[in-house]
Amino acid sequence: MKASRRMVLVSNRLPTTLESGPDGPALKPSSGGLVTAMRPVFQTRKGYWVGWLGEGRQEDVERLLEPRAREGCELVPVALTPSERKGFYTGFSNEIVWPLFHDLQSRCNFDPGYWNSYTGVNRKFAEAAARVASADALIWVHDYHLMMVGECLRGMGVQARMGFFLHIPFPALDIFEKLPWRSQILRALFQYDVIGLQTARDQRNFLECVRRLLPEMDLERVDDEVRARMDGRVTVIRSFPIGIDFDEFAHHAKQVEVTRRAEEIRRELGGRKIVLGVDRLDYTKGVPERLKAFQHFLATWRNLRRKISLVQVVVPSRESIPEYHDLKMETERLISQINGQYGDPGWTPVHYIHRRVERGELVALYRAADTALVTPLKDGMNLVAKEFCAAQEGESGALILSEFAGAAEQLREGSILVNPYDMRGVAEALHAAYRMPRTERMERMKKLRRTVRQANVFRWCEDFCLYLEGAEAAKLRAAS
Ligand code: ADQ
Repeated sequence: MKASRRMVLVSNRLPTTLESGPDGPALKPSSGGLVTAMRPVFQTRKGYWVGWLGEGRQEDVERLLEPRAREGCELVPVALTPSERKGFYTGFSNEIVWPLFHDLQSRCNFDPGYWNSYTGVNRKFAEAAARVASADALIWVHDYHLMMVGECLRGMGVQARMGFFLHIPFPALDIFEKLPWRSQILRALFQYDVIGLQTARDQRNFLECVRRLLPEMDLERVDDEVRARMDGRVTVIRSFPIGIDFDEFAHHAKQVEVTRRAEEIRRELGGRKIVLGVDRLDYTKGVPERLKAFQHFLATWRNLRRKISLVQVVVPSRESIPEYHDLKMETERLISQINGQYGDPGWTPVHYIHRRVERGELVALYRAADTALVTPLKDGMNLVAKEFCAAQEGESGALILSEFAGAAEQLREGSILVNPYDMRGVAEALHAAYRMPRTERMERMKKLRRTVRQANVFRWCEDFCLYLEGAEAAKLRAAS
């Protein structure tokens, strides 16, 4: 890629969030999969990152961002009023699109007032991007919060190449059809030159919706990409499964302090087998369902009680939404029920950590764990599954993975796939992982690590950028 073409990345959140601390406002790392994935990418290229920084005064924002502007990637904050945040973020994005695209339509609140706020805020993001984008810039818009940004940019006369990547699943036609603004959104997406989805499943669903809702679109499949033509514009639709910075995780996992901390965790848990869950506290991640499966496991295999503990780490998320508060209550109720029912003075069945943990501690937990239990009800990809594999320095951990996580498409071979709604099935998978001979676990983990290493986040970014740069770059790649 030509170094001169600056990237303008647009996402709901910037990689840092303004928070008030004991010494006044400070920048803290933002949480979530998108930021985790994009942070290493932006350390290697120049450009602008447009997004929301959190609530704060303009002078604090400018003072705190100024030193970063000198580091190559300039952060461009978009200021939002509380009512915009409510309608656009809490409302349209997280009470409509998020549950619907995860097949949980009964959780949707199709409040008609949210739409104006969504389009208005998308326009604000587009204006901020247009201010910094040169004519040959590459504009890369991320995720479901900002589906209309491309259309707004074209409306402002921006001709630069533009791509959109959806980090969450794209639902099947019979679910997408329920969205009252389905045609506006689908049509707007075709203002981008590239539409990137996580998996082949999402690409299939997306195309089915296009065939049904935009029948005038001319679709042509060329290998794994589909070219869509309408009104003289060609848009490429392709899956780009997101990865992680494998080397960074693997390297971190080998550090003496991490090794020591992993041993300490094992000791603290009495040398028992450790099953690990790590999630943003979100109803799509299937935490209560997982706890019930663990409860079922303890009820079924009485002889394994005291020999195993579940460590469930959750990072607080979207706490302003009542449903997320209810989920926290439900999770804590189930944990205390299990611990009350089965625990004794020398054994706690479920250890619960409800906070963001530092990278070193997270990697130590991944290393200490014998089994990762990654059971989302539906997930675009799921980076935790990949991070666990990358941190398996001894290559002997087992991965139990939901078949509804995007990651299951790549990690089928090597993991134990489960239906997260099937409590008995998940309990049986836990039992199978417990009993699995070390040689088999190592063989499986070797395969998993190979896949995660190859399909890493830099490869993902490079692939997407080749398409974003245009047909020529994509052709060059195909020929190489
Ligand atoms: P998320 O829904 O946020 O991402 P995920 O892919 O699992 O989900 O990423 C979560 C990230 O947060 C991981 O990097 C994990 O390490 C980190 N994390 C979780 N709990 C933590 C804790 N307690 N402390 C510190 N860190 C924690 C969205 C989509 C996913 C998609 C990603 C990237 O929903 O499907 O994989 O974007 O595209």
